[in-house]
Amino acid sequence: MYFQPEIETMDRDELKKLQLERLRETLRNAYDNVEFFHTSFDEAGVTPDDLHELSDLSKFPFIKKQNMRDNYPNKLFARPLKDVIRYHASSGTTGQATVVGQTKNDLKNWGDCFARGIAMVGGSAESTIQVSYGYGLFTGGLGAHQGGESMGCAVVPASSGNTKRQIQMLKDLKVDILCCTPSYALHIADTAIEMGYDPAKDLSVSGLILGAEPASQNMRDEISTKFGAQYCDVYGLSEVMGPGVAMECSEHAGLHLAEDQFYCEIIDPETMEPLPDGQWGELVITTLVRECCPMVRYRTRDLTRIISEPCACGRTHRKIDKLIGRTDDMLIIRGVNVFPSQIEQCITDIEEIVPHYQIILTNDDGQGLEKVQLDVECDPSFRINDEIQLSRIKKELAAGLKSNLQIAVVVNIVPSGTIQRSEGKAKRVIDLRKNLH
Ligand code: DLL
Repeated sequence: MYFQPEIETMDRDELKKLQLERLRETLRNAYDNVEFFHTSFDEAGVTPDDLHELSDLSKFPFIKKQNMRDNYPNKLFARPLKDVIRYHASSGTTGQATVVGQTKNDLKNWGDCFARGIAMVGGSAESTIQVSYGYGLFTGGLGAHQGGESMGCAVVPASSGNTKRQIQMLKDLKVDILCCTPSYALHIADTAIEMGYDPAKDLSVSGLILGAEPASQNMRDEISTKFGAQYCDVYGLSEVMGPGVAMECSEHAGLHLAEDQFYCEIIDPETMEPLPDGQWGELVITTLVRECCPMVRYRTRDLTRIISEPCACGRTHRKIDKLIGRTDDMLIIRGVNVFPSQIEQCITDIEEIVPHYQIILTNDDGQGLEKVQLDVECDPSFRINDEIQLSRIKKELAAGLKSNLQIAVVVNIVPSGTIQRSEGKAKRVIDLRKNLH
């Protein structure tokens, strides 16, 4: 039933022992081979020998994205370049990119992690897996690819874009597992419908491994219904590996962390103190087996909570809840904290509109008052010139947003196909506010 039962269903005490052993090795690798960690540990007055139990990790300092930028491109590498066999980088749209290097073992470990998720959606060496994440410096494409090869699947390296050809491949090669972002999965399904197919009947997709961006529960339901397939949410980030840090099993009650490869904590982002399991906060990740770029207490900025209750699937690795967003994605609108995924949840509550949307923020009314406009598409079957229905839907959505999020939103229903489709991570927010700080 499982891809790696000896690891994934390991007795928890054994697992903790393994984590402690690996954590010691990681601290040693970081301290001895990376100047940044040596200095930051020294400044905090700790050495790897101060780790006696797992909870001692809280004495060690954090590493943040800015530290990675400051050490661009390879000053955080703990291995000589001759051992590096691949680079990846984060997009760097909001600043200097961060680069990571991978050794042969790093890639093998990564492939194993992702392959566990392939097993979670019922995949095996018999499966054909189409990777429609972008290939390149982004970790989505090659990460999923590596997972498919580790499992022994036939991999279709489609990359993103050229959606009609994607559908042709899905159909002709009888692909059973599709990997891409949720927004792209929806676009693929809708395009297949426009081409006259019913994706649930005319395609053979039975598993979807979707991640790299948040998706509301309704959006997930819509995608899995359209494909008639099991949804597996996959989480990861280039700084600590890529897709596969945590993956969702068929119980749909959280994403199992690969706890043999990562030690995870949740901290209060304000006080930076660790929080008990079950409480929402920022995920902090320490790698346990990474050779080239060990990360000690990497602050992900991602908001979730740890679910430690045993899972009915039998896996013993703890889970994280579906991510609600990132601390830096959180919009503060007239003092209210709002995540785009919460707006999406309200949108998908209404039948006549679809989750193709954009949130536009402005404050140029002369008084600096913030205005939130939500452009959202109606379902292709809806008659947009039916003024009475249109105004009912607008009112309904605005009321839903007001009661759930306490913000007033100007709703603008736009014709089907108006909002630009995403082939990777969707751009949901256009922030045109001036002089915010
Ligand atoms: O997005 C890696 C990835 C590729 C994950 C494909 C899953 C599938 P980055 O570009 O470095 O790496 O972006 C990482 O994306 O910190 C989260 O904020 C967000 N993210 C990733 N997975 C999820 C998810 C890849 N399942 C950042 N749900 C992370 C919500 C996600 N957000």
